Amino acid sequence: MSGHQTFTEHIQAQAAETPDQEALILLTEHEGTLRPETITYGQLDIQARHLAAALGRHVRPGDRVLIAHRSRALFVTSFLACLYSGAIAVPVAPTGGHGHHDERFGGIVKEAAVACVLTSTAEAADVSQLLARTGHGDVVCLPADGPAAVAGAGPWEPFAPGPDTVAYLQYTSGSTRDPRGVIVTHRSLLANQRAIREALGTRPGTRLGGWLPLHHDMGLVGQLLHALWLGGTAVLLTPTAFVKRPANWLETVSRYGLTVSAAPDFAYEMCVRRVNDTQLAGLDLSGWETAVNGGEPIDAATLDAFAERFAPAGLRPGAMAPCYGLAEATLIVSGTRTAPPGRAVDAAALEKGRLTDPVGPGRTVTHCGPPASVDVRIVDPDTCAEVPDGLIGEIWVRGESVGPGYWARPAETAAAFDCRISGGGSGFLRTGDLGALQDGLLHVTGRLKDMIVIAGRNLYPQDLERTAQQVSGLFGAATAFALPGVRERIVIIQELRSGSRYDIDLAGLAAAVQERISEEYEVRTAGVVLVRPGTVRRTTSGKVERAAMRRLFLRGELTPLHQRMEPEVEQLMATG
Ligand code: 1ZZ
Repeated sequence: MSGHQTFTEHIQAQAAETPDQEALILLTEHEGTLRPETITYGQLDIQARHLAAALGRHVRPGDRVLIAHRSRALFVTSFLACLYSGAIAVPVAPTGGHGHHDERFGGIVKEAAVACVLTSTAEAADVSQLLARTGHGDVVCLPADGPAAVAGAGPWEPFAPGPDTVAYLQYTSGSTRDPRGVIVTHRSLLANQRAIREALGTRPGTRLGGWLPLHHDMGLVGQLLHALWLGGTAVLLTPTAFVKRPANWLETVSRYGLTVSAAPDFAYEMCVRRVNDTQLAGLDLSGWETAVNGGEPIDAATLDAFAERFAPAGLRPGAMAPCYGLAEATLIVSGTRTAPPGRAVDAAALEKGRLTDPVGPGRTVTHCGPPASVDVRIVDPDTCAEVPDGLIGEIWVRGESVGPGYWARPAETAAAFDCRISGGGSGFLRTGDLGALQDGLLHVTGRLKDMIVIAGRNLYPQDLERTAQQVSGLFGAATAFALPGVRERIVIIQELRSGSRYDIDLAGLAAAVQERISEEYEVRTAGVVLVRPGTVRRTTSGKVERAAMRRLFLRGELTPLHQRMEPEVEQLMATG
């Protein structure tokens, strides 16, 4: 497990040592059951070599290759084929469906100057059309299961990367129009694999798996690559199989004896609500050592509710493991392998930026363990000075897990990845997240950046604003933000254009905004507020001031022409 300088060497050595060992068990829904398909290390290795040979006819080492697959087997072979041929893999969500997906796909092809897209025979026509539609008809589209890729492409020329060779680009950052690819080198990937092991106590016998999508950092680094790095088996079901029937996930943990499985908080909450007593009775969760909870704010109440609901299935007390991380640090930044007891802190002091025992009304917070082999500091975002223990500031991170920056974006890279603490060290990553260290434990308390996280998915206000504006020709500027709280709720403030009449069907327009957002992004908008022209505040440089708009909204200081609001949002406004 150690000694190799690159993931490529590591996986090739694993395949040579244990070719018959199962690398993947892929579960596919079939007539109400989950059917397993097994792939060994030896099979993965040979398929990756064939595909690397085919790829070598179209791209050179260092070229970017987009991986867009519905098939998980093809995703894994394509990812390895990129490593084997020295091409830089760019995993993205499978294509098709919503307009913003296609736009994002086109945006990434352009931003990363992609030379080739690896797809499947079944999806090749759609992908080629999509490439043509987005103005990238010259990009090669290669089916990873096509005859040339499966065998007979000629000899594979092995590529020997070094530790600082780029392994892949992780596009979880940035809006549709401004995609930012985090560069992950072999060095940062291996450092993060070791960090996961140290934080969570994983070992060669660990049985890992789950339903997380493979193009997202948590599914790729934490679920798939960590299992392969340990030389174990990744047991994978699809996100759809989970959402359709959450019991599928827990039954997989139970049936395959998974010892580690990860998901964002919403998934645990969903299991509490949607796994019924009959399903519960069939589960044995006694082997589940580490139920990783990360990727979005962690609700102490979810940890308790999940532990209580699944204790009869043998779930160990404290199995839940809160973790924090981000793509810019490859994946994990901090984690703990047992659920800490929720801690009550003073709500008023928390708002002022301090973690203290309650004197007035309390709020329960949960920490995400100590830093996982990285240097974490809490820094005042305005002065860049480090703040003392127990005070809230921006989370800054430094260490081998943090790669060199964003692909082809020197300005954004310098601003985020090369930050200096006033009177202290340099080379820190600014995470844009807020938190405090206390007794060496990281508490994530909020977010400075505008990004919205819902069900573990990162949404960018700019995208939601643009979609809202497109609903009607009467619409001008818009602003979107999340309301604070564990479950983030989206609010959209939409201006009417100057000169508009207000005696129109405003309720219909607000409903149309909610509907369009739900169609495009599969999320619910908790509030749509239609306002007069000029209401949306901007900085002198023309940037929408989302935090200021959120404050005005929560204080009830906007004068709406019409608003469509969920009761819980009205409640939040009433309390302040
Ligand atoms: P992404 C063996 N955020 O979400 C399995 N965590 O990256 C090991 N906010 O770049 C798995 N509280 O998409 C280890 N706890 O978004 C998994 O998400 C470790 O705003 C967790 O900046 C890795 C999550 C990776 C991820 C990052 C953003 C962050 C932050 C938010 C993530 C959070 C959290 C609150 C947490």
